[in-house]
Amino acid sequence: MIKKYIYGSPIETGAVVIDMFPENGKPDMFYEEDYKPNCLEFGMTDADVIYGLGEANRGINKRGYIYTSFCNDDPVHTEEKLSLYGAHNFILVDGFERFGVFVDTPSKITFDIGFTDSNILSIECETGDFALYIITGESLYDIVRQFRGLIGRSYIAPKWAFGFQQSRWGYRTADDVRKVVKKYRESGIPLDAVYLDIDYMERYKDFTVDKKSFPNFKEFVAEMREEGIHLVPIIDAAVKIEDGYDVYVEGVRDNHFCKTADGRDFTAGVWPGKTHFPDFLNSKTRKWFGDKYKTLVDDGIEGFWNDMNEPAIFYSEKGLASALEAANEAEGKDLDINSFFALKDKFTGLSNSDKDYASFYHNMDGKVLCHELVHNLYGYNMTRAAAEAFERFDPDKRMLIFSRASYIGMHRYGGIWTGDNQSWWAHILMNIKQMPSLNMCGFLYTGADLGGFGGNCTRDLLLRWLAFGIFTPLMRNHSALGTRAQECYNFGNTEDFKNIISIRYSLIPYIYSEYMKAALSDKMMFRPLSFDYPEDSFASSVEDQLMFGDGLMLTPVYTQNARGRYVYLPEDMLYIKFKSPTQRKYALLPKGYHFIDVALNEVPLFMRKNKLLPLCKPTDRTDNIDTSRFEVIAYADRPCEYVLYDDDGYTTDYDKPEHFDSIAIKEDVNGKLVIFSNKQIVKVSLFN
Ligand code: MIG
Repeated sequence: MIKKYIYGSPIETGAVVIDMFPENGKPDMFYEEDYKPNCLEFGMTDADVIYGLGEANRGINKRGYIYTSFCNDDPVHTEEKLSLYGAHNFILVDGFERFGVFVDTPSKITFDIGFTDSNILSIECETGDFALYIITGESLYDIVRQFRGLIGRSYIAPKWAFGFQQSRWGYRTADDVRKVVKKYRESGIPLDAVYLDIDYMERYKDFTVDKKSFPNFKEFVAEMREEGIHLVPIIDAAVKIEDGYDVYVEGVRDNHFCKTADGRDFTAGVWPGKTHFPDFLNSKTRKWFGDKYKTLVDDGIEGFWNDMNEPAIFYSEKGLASALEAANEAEGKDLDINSFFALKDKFTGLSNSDKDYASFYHNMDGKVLCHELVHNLYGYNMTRAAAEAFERFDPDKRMLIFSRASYIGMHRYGGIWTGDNQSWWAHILMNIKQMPSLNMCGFLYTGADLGGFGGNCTRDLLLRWLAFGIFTPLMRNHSALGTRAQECYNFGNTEDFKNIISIRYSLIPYIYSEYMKAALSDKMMFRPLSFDYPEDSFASSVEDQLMFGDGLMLTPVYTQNARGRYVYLPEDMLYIKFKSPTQRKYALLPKGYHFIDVALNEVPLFMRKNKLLPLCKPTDRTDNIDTSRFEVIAYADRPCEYVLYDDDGYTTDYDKPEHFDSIAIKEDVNGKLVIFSNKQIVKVSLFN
């Protein structure tokens, strides 16, 4: 059951798609005497576990720390950080009472989950203007599914976007890209896409392609498609100020940019130098900006990533002027420690400053609003602009689109990647923990920069990370300019990489099926163990294993030099160790703790009873996947079924019944368990 409450006059975010009549008064959940609308408070018993918050930092159980929803471009995701790129204000309380809470507001809000006082959960919303949804249900999963119904169907990516993708900030020319593709193809490591980072543009201008580095772009896009490769260019939020640049000229002429208090176009420095910020909260601006993607779409581009849309601001004109003034004043002076650091802070504090966010304005279809009040809607609406444009260009065709910044609601328009992580072992674990929380908030097409964005990756780190990444819908290796080359062919013997990534390709029909079913019926592909085993008192403290899809469990290795890891089995399970896509080791393991040894080129997977896993023949690109023939692994002692979803991967007719197929274990006339399917089943490994 969902109850809605309204406080003050909340700004419409578009997160919720179901019209609900608000209840009056306060929800009985929040019974504190000093209850006030800008701070919701309630007590937690020692046993309470708190889930949610999507992309937020730290554990699957959010308890014990404080989290601020304020989309933030921070490339160093250490434990003390309060906000990352997304603002996902949904939490799930499991304990004495069980309920979900969604606080719908585009402004800054803080979840203090037992940080200040270990038994108090408080949600602070400075403005006091918000819509509150309290969701109760029979299980955690039931509450999530009701919530997902409230916020609407998740974005669906084209099938090729489930292939392996290679990215790096620093591919400067068409030849750089050709080289990457050639090396992948030569080494037999499957690949479906190569990303174009800011380097492809002309002076970092959105919707331009540098003609010197990419002569005849359209032909190049086609040439890559011939190789089975999609090129995915980046689009940044801010628009370069440059005479004669059409996006800048039209934006100024037609008032598409955010304004200062005195009505001038707000100016700040980002990649290209001085820029203006499109007012994505305005529907006319969304249409205008969205239409700009057409030039690249006409060149054959079928996917984009939207970056810097928190929005990231390196410096504002005002901020820089005041820092320079302080520097001038300091010149020739004998600076003591305090004045030196004050001066230094003037410069280090220039980027993404609250002061700047409070200094420009949106015109939200007639309503003028200061940016700080609607900050969390910016990246969301940039991505919405793109998605709505793609629908106008061709309503029957899916495009790949994902964003860095997001808010709940954006999950209907695109996916997200989890931003600038580092080549740290800790960030594999962070990737693992973010996946179920993101799924709770509707973000299904998502993944981390595999291998880590910042820092220097090592062979073992990349292999272990890929062995988890083969399960995430967005499977992309991406790294920053200046770091060690991170493409899979740069770490000596490529066979291990080929092996791990080929396992992904044999799993794509399954992963794609699970993705589609999750999107079409508001399910989570990745779940904490406690969702599937609510009666198991150990399950909620397991944060390094995940339930995946229909009856699988992931137990990734995420520590340096480990030969394997301990796993917790909440029940008897089938252990499948992939040595290669076609070679596996099986073991039936009883409920409890086990040590499993996992080599760098292997992938561990567990299967619940009465479940099936179809596998296809691995290929080097999604174009070549054959979904008419399968090998099946089954762990069954009674009839059971797997629902396989398949379609052309492009069209938007998702719901057609002919996309659903069945692979079943049934009893034959003699009572023997046999496989049934209208697919060709080339091999069955049945365990019971
Ligand atoms: O300020 O475009 O998160 O993926 O490679 C850095 C360059 C801007 C940040 C993105 C990252 C991308 C990088 N961008």
